[in-house]
Amino acid sequence: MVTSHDTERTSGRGFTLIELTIGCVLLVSIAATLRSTLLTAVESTAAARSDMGNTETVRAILTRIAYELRSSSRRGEDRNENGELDEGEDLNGNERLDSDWLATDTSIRFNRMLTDGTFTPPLTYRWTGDRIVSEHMLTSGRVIRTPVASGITGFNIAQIDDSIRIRITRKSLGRSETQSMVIAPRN
Ligand SMILES: [Ca+2]
Ligand SMILES: [Ca+2]
Repeated sequence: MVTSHDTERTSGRGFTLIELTIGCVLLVSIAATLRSTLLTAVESTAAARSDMGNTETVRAILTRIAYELRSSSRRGEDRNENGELDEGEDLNGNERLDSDWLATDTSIRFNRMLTDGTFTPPLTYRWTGDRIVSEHMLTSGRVIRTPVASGITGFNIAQIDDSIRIRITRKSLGRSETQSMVIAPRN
């Protein structure tokens, strides 16, 4: 015969298997929700950082090209603009006429004027594949090719009056960043 005293003892001896199972399911469910929330927060933070990184990268590329283009010259060493190397025009002594201005839709080539008034051999920025590369001719005539940026999905050069507009689009982790800059060459 079961007394009320026995019933109290039975319920106080611990959890039943069903209660334990429900508890475990609840715990697992709460843990899964927490994990999902944390993962979403981490992914959002990573995406935000990536966006900032991409924005800064595109700005850095534009700033670099703009810095060099501001000291460029359309005429270069060709003072009399006849397209030939005449006496007194080879200011940097490399036996070539450094007058290499050429802007296309996807590249720009120019000579920079240095502080001593001489011009550098041609410097080119070109969009090729998903990269922007620089091609820098040394005084010896050797050309050094250097990747400047990867992930480039757009590099557009446009001449607007006396200025050059450069527009760059770069994709990083599925997100695109486009920036442009209008630069006035030295002359
Ligand atoms: Ca000339
Ligand atoms: Ca020269």
